[in-house]
Amino acid sequence: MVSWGVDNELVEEDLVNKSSLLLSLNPVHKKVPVLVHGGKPISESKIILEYIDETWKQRPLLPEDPLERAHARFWAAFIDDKICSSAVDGSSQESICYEGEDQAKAIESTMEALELLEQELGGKKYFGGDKEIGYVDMVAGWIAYWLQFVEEVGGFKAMDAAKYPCLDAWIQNFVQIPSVAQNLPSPDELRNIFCAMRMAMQTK
Ligand SMILES: N[C@@H](CCC(=O)N[C@@H](CS)C(=O)NCC(=O)O)C(=O)O
Repeated sequence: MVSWGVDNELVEEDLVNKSSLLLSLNPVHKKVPVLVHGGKPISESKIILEYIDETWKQRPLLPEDPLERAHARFWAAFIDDKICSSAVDGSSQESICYEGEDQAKAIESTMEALELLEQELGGKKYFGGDKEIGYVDMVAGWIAYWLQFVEEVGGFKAMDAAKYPCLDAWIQNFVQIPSVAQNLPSPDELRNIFCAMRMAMQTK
């Protein structure tokens, strides 16, 4: 497969029965994604994106200016900590895969985070400007597609198009980008993964 002008091979992982390959590539967190380049593994999404940015310079993901880079890293960390992790990370008592009071607290904090993102995005087409997607959009991509299936499986709604119109417009733009649209997992695949994660968290 060629993405962003770079040859690559996608190896899918069964997260319920993790392969010995994954365990050997990411023995610390035992999670996907892992990028293997030149036989060496690199783990953690944001670190992988930064590695890609620094290695294949033909299509920068982060801005050149140090202040703008810091700003992009700030929002990527914010999205990861406040939205992606609290939604699916079973180690967080606020996981929105839980029920009752824990779930209500997590939905509230997710919505507060979405409101802050709405303000950060403002009228821009993408987080880094109007031209093309970059680092922050890629980290936020989880909100554009995956979140709706976490909501469906968890039986709640946090992403409200009427409350967050700029984010909603960003989602519509993001999922239509051909390289994004062609690589999205199927809805059923995600439903199955989140159902399995929810069950695993509830029996912990
Ligand atoms: N902080 C990590 C989180 C990665 C992560 O949560 N991966 C999930 C799939 S989206 C996973 O491998 N889950 C398996 C598990 O938690 O055992 C990153 O950004 O790469």
